This record gives sequence, C-alpha cells and structure tokens, in this order.
Amino acid sequence: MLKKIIASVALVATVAVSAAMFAAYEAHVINVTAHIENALTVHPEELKFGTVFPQEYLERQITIETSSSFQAEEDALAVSYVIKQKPKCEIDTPTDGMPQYAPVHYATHLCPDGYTKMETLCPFLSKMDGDPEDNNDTGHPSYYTSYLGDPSIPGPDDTCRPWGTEMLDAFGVLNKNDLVDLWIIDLKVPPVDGYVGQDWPLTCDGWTVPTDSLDYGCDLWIEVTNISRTAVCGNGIVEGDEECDGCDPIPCNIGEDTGERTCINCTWSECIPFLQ
Ligand SMILES: [Ca+2]
Ligand SMILES: [Ca+2]
Ligand SMILES: [Ca+2]
Repeated sequence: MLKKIIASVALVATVAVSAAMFAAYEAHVINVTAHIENALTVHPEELKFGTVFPQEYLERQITIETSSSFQAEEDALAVSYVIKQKPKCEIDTPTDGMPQYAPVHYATHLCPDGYTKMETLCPFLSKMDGDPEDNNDTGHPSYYTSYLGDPSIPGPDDTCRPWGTEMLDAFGVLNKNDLVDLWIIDLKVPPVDGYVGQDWPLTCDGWTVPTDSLDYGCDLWIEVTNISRTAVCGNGIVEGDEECDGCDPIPCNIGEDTGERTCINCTWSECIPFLQ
C-alpha cells in the first residue's frame, strides 16, 4: 500500500515538472487579417451569339478592367491574367429556379450533378487583343483565315489551321497606365458534318460540328495569375518610383547647349550636351 502511494506521488511529481518546463510566461499576439477583394471586373458576363448559320462570321467584345479596389490600392502595380476556354454544362432536366447552364468544376473540369457537358464551341472562338496600343497582351487568332480579309465571305483561298491543334490561352496585363483591356471574341460558324459545301476550303477539312439544330457552348475563364507590387525595370511600363522605362532619350538644355537625358536603370541621366 505504501509502495503504491509512493509510486503515484512520484508520477504526479513528474507531470508537474514537465508542465513547468513548457509553461509560458510571456505572450505577444500578432493580428493576422486580410480583406479580400477581386482585382478584376469583367463585362459582360454572357456572350450570346443566338441562332447562327454555317459560314457566318460574328464578333463580340469583352472588357476586362481592374476593380475599383485595385485602383485604390496605391502600391498594387499590375495584374496579370489568362483567358482560358473550358467546357460548358447544360442542365439535364430544366427545373424552375435552377440555372440552365453551369460552369465546370474549376479543378476537375467535371459538370455539377444534374448537368452534362454541351457540344463544344471552343475551337471555333478566337480571343484577339482589341486594343494593341498597350503592347502587353497576347491574343489567339481564329482557326479561320480569310484570304480577302473578310471572313464572312468564304473563298477557296481561305485557310484553316490544322484540325485538332489546341486553342491556346490568351494572356493579358493591366496596370495603373492601362486600366481596361478590350478583347474581340469571334465566331466563324463551321459547316455541319455531312453538309459541307464545295467552297469550304480544303485546309478546313475536319473543321465541322457534328449535328444540326443543337446548342453549342464554351465558357471563357479569366483567371488572375499574378499581382505585382514591385516595379520591374525593363518591362516598358513606368511604375512605382520609376522615372522612365525603356523609352527614347528626351531633349534638354545646359545653358545655351542642347543635349539629351537617357533612361538608365529607370532613372533619367544628367543632361549630356551633344558634341559640337
Ligand atoms: Ca491590349
Ligand atoms: Ca493590357
Ligand atoms: Ca517598369
């Protein structure tokens, strides 16, 4: 009995010691919070081409701009994004209150329960830079190139890129000097399998849709890939504390002499007079 008591006392003592070894006598609290806002606004949220017919050529526009909260954030300099094309899902049995369409799951690319992937419109859409002046976006042209420059009038000299080549993503950048990007999304309507007319160019063989009288769909996903808060010298954009970036020299005067300042490491050099 005595032995037992000693054993349990010893046990309690051990526990008490180890508790003392890990006791905290001082605490500091770092508050971690984040207010999350979207960096981009996209208009419109839906592009409807409606009922279309083979050989028609239609264009729609979308704008992608920095959100007002991004613009208000002084040290947020640039947003990079990608425009991807993904399958579109349509409801199996229309029910009141349920949307007819749904996007695929962002990671698995599967449709939600009760929805099925539509026949795809994706390969027939282009994503073209509608405002190339900003010089920082890369679009992806249509599968169809019109020899005469007017895709609505097909001719035998028109060409298509090889069938089955993947439609690549488009890439865009917005910054404090480039707040809105304009993109042109075009649809050159292909013929239906089994109804291809003689003027559909030979290189466009295979560029068809499987069935007549059917809704085709495609979702454009605009995904932010990077937010930059640091000025990058050499990217051609004057950001943050930069005075210049990759631009031509500017004229200047020293007394009666004229000269120029050059952009060195994103700062203007002193005024260097021209040699007489
Ligand atoms: Ca642009
Ligand atoms: Ca841009
Ligand atoms: Ca820069």
